[in-house]
Amino acid sequence: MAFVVDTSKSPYALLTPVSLRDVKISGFLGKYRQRTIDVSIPTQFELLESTGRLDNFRRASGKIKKDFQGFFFNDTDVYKWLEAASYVFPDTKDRNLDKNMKSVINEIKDAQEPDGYLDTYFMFDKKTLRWTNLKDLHELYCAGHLIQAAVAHKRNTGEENLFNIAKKFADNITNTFGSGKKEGTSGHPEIEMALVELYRETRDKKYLDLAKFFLDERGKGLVGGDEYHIDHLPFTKLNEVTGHAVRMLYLLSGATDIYLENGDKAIFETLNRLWNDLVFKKMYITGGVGSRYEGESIGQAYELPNRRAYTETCAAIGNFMWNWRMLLATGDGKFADVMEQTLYNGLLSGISLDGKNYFYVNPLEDRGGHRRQPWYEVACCPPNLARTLGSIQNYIYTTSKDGIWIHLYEENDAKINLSDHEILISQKTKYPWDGKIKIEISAKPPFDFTLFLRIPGWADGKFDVDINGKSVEHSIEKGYLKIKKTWQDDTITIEFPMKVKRMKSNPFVRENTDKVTIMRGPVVYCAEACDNPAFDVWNLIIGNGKIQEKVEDGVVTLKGNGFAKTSNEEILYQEKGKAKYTYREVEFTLIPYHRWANSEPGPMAVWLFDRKG
Ligand code: FUB
Ligand code: ZN
Repeated sequence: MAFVVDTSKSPYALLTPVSLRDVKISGFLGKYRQRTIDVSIPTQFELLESTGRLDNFRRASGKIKKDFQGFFFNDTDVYKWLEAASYVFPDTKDRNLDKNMKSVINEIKDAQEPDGYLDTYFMFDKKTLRWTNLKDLHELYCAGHLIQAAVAHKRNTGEENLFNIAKKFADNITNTFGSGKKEGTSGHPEIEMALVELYRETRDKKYLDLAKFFLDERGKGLVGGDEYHIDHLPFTKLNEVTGHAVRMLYLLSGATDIYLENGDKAIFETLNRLWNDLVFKKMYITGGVGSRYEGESIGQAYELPNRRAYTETCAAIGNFMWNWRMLLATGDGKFADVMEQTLYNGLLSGISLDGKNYFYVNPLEDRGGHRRQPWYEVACCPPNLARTLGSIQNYIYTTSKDGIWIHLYEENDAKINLSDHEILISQKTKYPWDGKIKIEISAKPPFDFTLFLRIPGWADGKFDVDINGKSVEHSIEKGYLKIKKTWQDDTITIEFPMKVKRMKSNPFVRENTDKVTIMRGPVVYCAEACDNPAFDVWNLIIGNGKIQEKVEDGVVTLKGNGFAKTSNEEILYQEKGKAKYTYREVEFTLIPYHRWANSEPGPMAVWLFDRKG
């Protein structure tokens, strides 16, 4: 089955995803996926070629004589691209994509050593460095991305060539590392998730054991002994999320995968402890993670600067991946809430509306200089977005032994297998712009099961629901509305109030003192200069007046009246009382944060002044 994360046989998973191939999306997320197919995947392929990432494989196989190009982990961009291509190819059957995938796989195959080793950096003069610097040189990180790409390729195309290459390398790694063999773990987590997925695909326990071995090797000082490499403490002794944001979130994802298979209580308690630390003290309202440029790191509790927010796109993706795994383990809607918050804000902000440009860093405030780029020297984010958006339909539904769960709302048609019954579900909705969702369910023959509908946390428990126009008996548990009945041909209409909300920060986020930001449903808004040319958005006071919604090109923008505060710009500090501020009434426009920097450059702010003063 074409799962990204296959928990169908995981003993500690409550939920199993629905095959990618069985859900067709055509709404808000569907447009992003289509752009990934039409624009991002083809343009990224050209960049893999023009930046020498594919040449590194040709060099390794001896086809060309050139220096290695770029960073030692550049192979991962190729692997993530292949993973993205694998998710979308069965829908497109595009001949060019097929040709490109095949040629990339060919280059990878030819670069593999007879013993299975495969990393284009560690060739020729660098061969002696193999497995000598797990702390810095990302060998296991690269291997992890190869394995993930290969599993995705097999599950989505049915072909095994890339899978056999990855398995051969994984076997080389299992022969090298483990108890009684070489010790160590990866300075950059990723291999853990990959090995668990390989175990799920092969049922060969040695891969799961090795993933657990790598987790247990942390805290022994084998890779630096510091927070950056998450080696300062054993995993189950961690009390805080710290260090490099992407590394931490990938490790948490891998550790959750391990828990899903072995049910280790200490791991699960650690995951929950760290989730509370992240979500209540260290996560941006956009779902972004990573407060510091220094070490691309998470920072301390409530350290959430807006202009200097790092919030790497890969960290938002890591947050999304981790919460998905926690949701699969528990069926608790609080994890789906964070997924949704991250997806519609700090994750989608990573890509431009034309699908060609990407943010690496996603600030919540800017003077106009921060723009998306087509590629980066460290290009982890663009193909990470491609693989996430290429498989985004994966995150809408799951099944459990009791029934079908809907986690995300999006226009789609799905075919879901529940206890060998085929259930057809379609959603008609303009979500996230409109809170109304019409869900049609068809079960032939009629079938008894529970439908679990997510009640997003932001709805504050408010919604209207009916089945076939009549009110329904339901109960709510852990953020899901449960409807148990014999389903046949039924239509559910559920509506959440898309209320414009002024959001405040915890007072310890001192930078946001006297500021609010606006959320409407799951979407965070910001003020950007191009929509507000009459004043500087950094000086906007939005006050408590009415905010009107306006639909422009199907997107809800917000308009209201506030004040622009100005002072003598020449003076940095003045005694209170002597400071002369002027307040000018202005009309303001707010746009969804994920859409900013798609127009003329200029200042932008997510957190806006609440009142005069
Ligand atoms: O080191 C590999 C990738 O590059 C990380 O995941 C990103 O944070 C960037 O440092
Ligand atoms: Zn990145």
